[in-house]
Amino acid sequence: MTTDSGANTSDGGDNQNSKRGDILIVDDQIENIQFLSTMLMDNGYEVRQVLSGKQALKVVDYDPPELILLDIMMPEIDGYEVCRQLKSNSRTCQIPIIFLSAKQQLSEKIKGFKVGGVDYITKPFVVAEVVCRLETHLKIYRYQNLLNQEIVARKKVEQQLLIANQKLEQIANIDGLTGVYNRRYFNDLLSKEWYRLCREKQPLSMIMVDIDCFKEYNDTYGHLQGDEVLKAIASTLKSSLQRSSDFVARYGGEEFVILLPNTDLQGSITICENISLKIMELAIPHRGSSASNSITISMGVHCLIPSAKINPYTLIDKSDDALYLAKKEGRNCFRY
Ligand code: GH3
Ligand code: MG
Ligand code: MG
Ligand code: MG
Repeated sequence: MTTDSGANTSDGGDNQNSKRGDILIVDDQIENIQFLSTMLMDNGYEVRQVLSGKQALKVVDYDPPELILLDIMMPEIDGYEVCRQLKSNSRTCQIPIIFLSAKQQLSEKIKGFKVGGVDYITKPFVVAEVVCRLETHLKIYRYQNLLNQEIVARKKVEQQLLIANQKLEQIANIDGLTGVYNRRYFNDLLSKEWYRLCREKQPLSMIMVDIDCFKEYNDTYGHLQGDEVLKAIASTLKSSLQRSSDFVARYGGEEFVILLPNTDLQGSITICENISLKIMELAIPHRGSSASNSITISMGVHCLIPSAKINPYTLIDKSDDALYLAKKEGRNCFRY
């Protein structure tokens, strides 16, 4: 081993006492280790040393250094194998490994790079060159680390933005009191489903739901109690739907609308019967109702096959007409 003719590779001055890098030297020759350690420590590095590949694997896994200077010819596990193992471990694969070896042949150097070394220095070496190469690889390693941290931070921000967007979307589409979709979202979905079913020539059904004598309910039990009824009705309607494409929205004060894509009139009638039964089972007392002594609803049903010649709002008008009929004919029933 030779040192460069007295050239001072240390920073000198203000950097001398600060840590320039955490280096692990792996070499089975104690004198090599001692010489390198002294040189690197003189240059401000923090140095750890091990005398075998086996020890190296253990130390690196337990407390990864920033860079490894690795001898090749060692008993038991040689430097190539140490490098291979470190590169296949996700905890240690990023650590730059510089081979320091007496093997001079090109084929050995190529092998060193192929197993994952970032550099290959032959012995005897010049200390200044080792320090320069080491410094360069440390810089690249630290820069890569910074980039990785930035990528992780950016991904975190993106994730937070996604969640915030989802929350905003929910606020924009969901009715705050009942948790079902609001009228704005309903209008969007109606036109989407309308044009889809136009192409497929499949039926689209709608059920307009209105709570009976609800003004009277508020007057009797109070507005807050009325809100609880709205929530209970909304969740009953929701739980009465079978398909994931069926959906319920709050259309106005105490009115809900149910959209049933690919459902014919008979299917909608079955759903109305099912809803009526569930509302009856809720058995919410309503002593001021003219229709029953508990909360009831009236429903208007309409089914059509969407076409480009008619407006989607026709479906709303027709269901509303049917609802009007149900109200006129005594409430607590559905008409179509
Ligand atoms: P009908 O059987 O003909 O539908 O009679 P109704 O009393 O239900 O209908 P009306 O349109 O006269 O009254 C609707 C009531 O719904 C009046 C209004 O205060 C109440 N309402 C609307 N939105 C809410 C709400 O968010 N909470 C509560 N508690 N009540 C509401
Ligand atoms: Mg050796
Ligand atoms: Mg109403
Ligand atoms: Mg009403």
